[in-house]
Order: sequence, then C-alpha cells, then structure tokens
Amino acid sequence: MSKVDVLLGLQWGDEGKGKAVDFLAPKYDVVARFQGGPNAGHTLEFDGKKHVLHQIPSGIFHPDIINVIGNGVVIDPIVFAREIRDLEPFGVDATKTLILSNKAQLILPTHKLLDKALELSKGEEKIGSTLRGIGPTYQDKIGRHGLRIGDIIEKDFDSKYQKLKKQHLSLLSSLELDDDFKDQEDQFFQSLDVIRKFRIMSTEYFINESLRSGKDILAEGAQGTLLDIDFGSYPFVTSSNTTTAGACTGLGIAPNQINEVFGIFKAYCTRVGGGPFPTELFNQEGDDLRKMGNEFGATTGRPRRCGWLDIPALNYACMLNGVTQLFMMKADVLSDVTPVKICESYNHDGDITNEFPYAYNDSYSPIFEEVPSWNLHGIPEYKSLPDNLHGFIQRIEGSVGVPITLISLGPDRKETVLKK
Ligand code: 2SA
Ligand code: MG
Repeated sequence: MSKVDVLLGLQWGDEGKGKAVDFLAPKYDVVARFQGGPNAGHTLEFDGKKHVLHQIPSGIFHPDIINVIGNGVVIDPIVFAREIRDLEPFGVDATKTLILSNKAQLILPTHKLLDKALELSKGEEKIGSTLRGIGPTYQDKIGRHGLRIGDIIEKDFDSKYQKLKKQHLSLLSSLELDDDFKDQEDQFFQSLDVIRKFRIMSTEYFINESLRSGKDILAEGAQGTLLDIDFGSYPFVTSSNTTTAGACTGLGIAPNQINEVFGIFKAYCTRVGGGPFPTELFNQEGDDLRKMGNEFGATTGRPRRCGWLDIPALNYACMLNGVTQLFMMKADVLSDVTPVKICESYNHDGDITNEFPYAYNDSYSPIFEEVPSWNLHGIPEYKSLPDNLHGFIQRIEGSVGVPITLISLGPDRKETVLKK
C-alpha cells in the first residue's frame, strides 16, 4: 500500500505551489486538489510558456498522470470550461486524465453575486475576497443546501438549481442584478455540458483503490496555511481548511495514509487582500520587492502586499501541517537586496513571543534581524550556492527544525536547485 504526499503553502498563498507541483508531478501517478476553487491561481512555466491553472490540478500537462478534483473543492463550471478550452492548444485532452468528485460543490452565478454583496456590506472591514463565490458556496455546503457536481447528472437538477437561485435572489433582493446576469446563467448551463463529458464519481474510492494498488498520490493544496478557515487570521481567511487535515477531508484519505508533507514558502512574505500582516513593508523596500518578485495576483491581477520572512508564522504553519520538507521559493528575488531581514519573534507589550497572535494589533511589533544578502549568477548546484544563501537556509532550518530540500531560483522548471 502506498501513501499520500501533501504539498501546500505555509504563508498567505502565492508561494509558488504550481511550480512545485509541476516539478514533483512526474514522480506521482495521481495529483489531486482537495480544497479551494477558482480563487486559486497556480502558475506553471515551461518551454518558454506560462500557464495559470485555477481549478484543474497541476499534473494536467503530464499525459500519464490522473488528476482528481476532490470533494473538498468548489467548482465554477464557467471557469472550468474556459480552463479546459485553454488547455486544448497544448494537446491536453483532459477528458482522458481528469476526474471529478460527485461531492464537490457547485458555484452558481448567484454565489458570485452574494460574494460581492457580502463584501460590499463590510465596507472598510472587507476581506479582499477574490469574489469568485468561494465563501457563499462553502456557506451553502455547511448550511446543507448546496448543489454538488453529482447533481448535474440527475434529472431533477433544473428544479434544484431554480430553488437555490430563488433562495439566493431573495437574499439579494436589495441589489440590482448585473446587466450580464442572464448571460452568466446561459454560460453556466452551457458549461455544465462540458463537465458532463468528464468522469464524475466517488473519487474517495478511486483514491483509496489507487493507494491499495501501489499508486503514488500527491495532494495539491491551494491558498496557504495562514488563510485556513480555522487557524488563519480569521475573518481574513478563505473558507476551507488549507492545512494537511484538509487533504484528508477533501479527498477521503485517512490521516495515517499521509506520508511526506512538502511545505512551500517564499524567502519573503506576500499577502493579497485584507487582514493582518506582521512583517509588511509600507515603504520603498516593499514596492521594490513587489516589482522584483512580480507580485501581482495570478487570478485577479491585484498587487500583493510584501514584507519580510516571518519565522513565528512559518513555525506555526510547520506545526499545524506536520511539514517534513521545506521548499523555499523566490530566493533569487532577494539576490542583491541589502539588507535582507527576518522576523525572529514578536514584541508583545514589552514581552518577547514566538506565538502567532490570535489577533495581531498595535500591541505587537515584529523583531527583525538583518542577514547578509547574496548574489546569484545562473543556477548553481546546491553545494555551490552563495555562502550567504547557505547561511540563510541554515538559519531557517535551525529555527524551524525542518530541512529545506528544494530551492527555487526562478519561475521555470529548470530554475530549481535540489539538496540531494
Ligand atoms: P476568497 O476569494 O473569498 O477565498 O478570499 C478570501 C481571502 O483569501 C485570499 N485568497 C488568496 N490569497 C492569495 N492567492 C490566492 N489566489 C490568487 C493567486 C489570488 C489573486 O493565486 O494569485 O489572483 O488575487 C487567493 N485566493 C484567496 C484573498 O485575498 C482573501 O484575503
Ligand atoms: Mg497563486
């Protein structure tokens, strides 16, 4: 019997999970998404081309890998149909290698309107949602009146759809419907036909049978640990469990089937949307990081907030996820940046703490330490990385107690250094 490896983000998303999954995928027979939906934007770059995946697992470019959209995911059919269409010019026939859980929840056009209405109602306190309908869809799931992918192949789907839409419209009655709502709805129904061409099944059986027959599975997380609905900076979080536990509930895997947990982090931090960000830079240094790291949302294009690496947050994420290997991304962006800083702990009303705060506020301030910067040329072997970068790596490994086994020095598959 084989096991499941999990790959997930340790910060606020955008750590570079797409690249890491794409890099690891050839070692696996199955790649499975377990939470989130079209709010994700996983960027893959190879053969001089850039691809951004939102709902489709990142193993899709490998013809021998089966990709699974698990029950923990929320699916927007319109985005799904567009993604499938965009893959065609690259010779990807996803109907052969992608399967969908009948228990994944459906995002309706009205879920997106509700998302907008909820954000508008929050004013200054808004979460900074991607407005892809994520929150309202998970709300309906937990409220036990959502629609699932399995429903779209049932005869009574239309009446179920109308019933839920009516409920949503009564909630939205104070709002004018967007002019293009009818168009959205037409696209929604056309897109359902695209989904019907796929294998829709109880993917928990597929996953567990694959394990029994010795297949290797990689579970691909979306967003990041600090956006987890339970452990993230609530309420500025997404609506799913982005942690290792989410891979169990989002795919139907028993906890004792989890093997390696690959935790991805950037050598600095970014966050998109609202909410606390202890190491955020509000000055030119932050603008420079954004520019050098090209820190703009892969789904919404929004500029990302930038700041220094936060070790207490990284420790917290490693603890929650049981991380066994760390992958450090974008170390190239800090090349030549002087000085590079790391937050080792926080000052809380005069006391030093290493705990990730329940609510980060003015009573906290990060304690930074400067580390010497490095200078990169090309893609060296691990041993030949600049001494100062080795120092940075050892510093993090020492603080977190988990080895950094992969260092990414650029977006392309080839710009990757492995600690053998
Ligand atoms: P939502 O859309 O309701 O789940 O948003 C709730 C919060 O979660 C954040 N969030 C994200 N943060 C980083 N990256 C995400 N994916 C896209 C990307 C984002 C983009 O990969 O670049 O393109 O803007 C993602 N998805 C959700 C969000 O900002 C809210 O703070
Ligand atoms: Mg992203």
